[in-house]
Amino acid sequence: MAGTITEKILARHIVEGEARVGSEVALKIDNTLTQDATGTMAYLQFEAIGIDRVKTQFSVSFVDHNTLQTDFKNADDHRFLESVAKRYGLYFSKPGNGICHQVFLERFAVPGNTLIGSDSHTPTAGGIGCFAMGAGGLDVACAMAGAPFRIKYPKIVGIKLTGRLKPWVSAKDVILTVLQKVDVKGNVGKVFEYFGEGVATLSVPDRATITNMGTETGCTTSIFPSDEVTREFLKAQGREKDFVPLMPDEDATYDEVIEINLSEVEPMVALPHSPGLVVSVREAGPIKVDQVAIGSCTNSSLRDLKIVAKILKGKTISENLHMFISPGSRQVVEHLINDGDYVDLVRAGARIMENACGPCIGMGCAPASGSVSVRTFNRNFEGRSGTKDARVYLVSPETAAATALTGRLTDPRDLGEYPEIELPKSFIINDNMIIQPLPEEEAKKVEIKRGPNIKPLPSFDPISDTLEGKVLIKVGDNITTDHIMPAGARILPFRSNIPEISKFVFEAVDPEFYNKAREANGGFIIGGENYGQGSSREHAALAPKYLGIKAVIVKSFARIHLANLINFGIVPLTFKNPDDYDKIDEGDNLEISIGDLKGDCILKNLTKNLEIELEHTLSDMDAEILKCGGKLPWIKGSK
Ligand code: MIC
Ligand code: SF4
Repeated sequence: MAGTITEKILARHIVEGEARVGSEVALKIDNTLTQDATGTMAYLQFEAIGIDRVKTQFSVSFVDHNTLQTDFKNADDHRFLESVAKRYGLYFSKPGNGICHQVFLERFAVPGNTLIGSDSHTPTAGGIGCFAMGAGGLDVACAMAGAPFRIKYPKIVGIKLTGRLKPWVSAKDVILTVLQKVDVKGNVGKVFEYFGEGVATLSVPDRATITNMGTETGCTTSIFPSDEVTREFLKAQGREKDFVPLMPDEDATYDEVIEINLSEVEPMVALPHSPGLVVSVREAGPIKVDQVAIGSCTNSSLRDLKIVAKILKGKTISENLHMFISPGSRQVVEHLINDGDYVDLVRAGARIMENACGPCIGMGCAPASGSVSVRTFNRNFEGRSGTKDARVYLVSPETAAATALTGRLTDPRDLGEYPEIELPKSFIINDNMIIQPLPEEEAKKVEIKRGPNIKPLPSFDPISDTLEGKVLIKVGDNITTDHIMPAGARILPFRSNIPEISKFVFEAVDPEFYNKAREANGGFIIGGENYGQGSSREHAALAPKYLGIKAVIVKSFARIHLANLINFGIVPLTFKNPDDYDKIDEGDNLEISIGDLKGDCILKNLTKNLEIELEHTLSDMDAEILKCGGKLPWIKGSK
């Protein structure tokens, strides 16, 4: 049968279930990745499962989100992660080696493999033809323990690329164009598969920019074919042996097709505060800009920073503007230094940061109050930059560099001739910051090092048939995990300390949330569409669970957050009739009979004396997991 690449990879990895859109399938997972902010929790969970060594082909633990080491907490987390990697047979990429997705693409990703990572931008590896998905840390822990990963068999949307990008237009503009067409909601359960003659005109890092930010659509993953361009990239990385060709069959059919003529793509910008609010840079107009930040897993490859260096060469950034650059990896930095690009950036007035997530996750470089920041990142949710009233715009490296020069949002085509850049035929390969897995016998002797901020996992009880309590908060559409469980320099150090981090739940939405939840001894959350979009951080489920949240009732959920709620025993329910959202207010007392969760449920609003019908998409296994109080107690019970 003719197939898309998604169908081909899935067919080779399905260990249970039927390849039918919407039906649950269990996939064998070849590789996993974690980063520090979600990794500590994932490894505490892996330890709790009680397996002696990872069972995947290979697994990698990265440190890139919090590298500030402002006190012992962060440094202790890093030491814990390093010792865990040695103990359980993982690769460990040390802090300073780069952003997980960029390094994974350069040094690890294999076309045709399945990968899950405890970070929502794991689909970056789709740029090389790897079927890569973001997941909660517990699901990654289970995959490391050899368990399959369950998804709904996806609807495959073919994105047909024709033509070729014009000068000054780059991959980021393509994904912004896709986001303009499909928005940030309504894409749960879809895979975006790129095909058509335009594919060959894009390099692997270009493709990775597109699959990376595909995450913002809410889809399961995005993927490109593995072709001669992929082979060349792997060869330049000294990994030609990892090349596997992977193309869709000529008569492959897609559930839906979106066509993009690359020649017609223009410089685009996502306006505050959503990656889906996209217009052309020309339409947005010459907004005055205070800060430009370049980097993040979307746009920090050598190509991206080289083009910025060429644009800035011999010039000075606008006087009233500050510019930050965070390269994606040490390989990128080494090349920039060797080729003289680094000096061009520094001379122009850019501040070069560590090669890590940095400002993308609010670790420094927060914009001034009420100011405008233009960034090459993938998320511009309110407050994520660290400044609640900052206005963040998302653009390509070309647009960011042009803006840095003029001090206003600028269409880079106004700059004249597009500079040529040359990419290396072979990259500088230096893996001395990647610690290799230890042989089994040696690994067994490694002692895991825990600091005082690494608290044991909280344990949770089975759930009763009737849930009772108060509505603690009612929120609207598109609530992100950054709203639920904020990140940034103040909060990230508590990622391995649930009692402490739970004090920040919904902090920016309702500073009293923690106290209210404590006083009422838990309760319910009511939300609108696309609840839980954004990050994969399971803390957005685990911390509310710790505060006694019993159920979240919304119009619709984002995929990874939904899975995280199930994993931690919070019942995810949706309104049968979305208008019923209006029939519940904060402070209302509710009673929900969930029974065994095999069918719909009735919610009684005791305060308003009315009944509301709720539904869910839980499989029988999900229902069992929830009733046990979450996945860990369920695994232990079923052992
Ligand atoms: C993000 O971009 O929001 C993060 C930080 O990378 C998260 C993971 C996290 O919260 O640790 C993600 O996207 O999954
Ligand atoms: Fe890091 Fe930002 Fe990428 Fe998340 S989106 S992995 S914080 S660079």
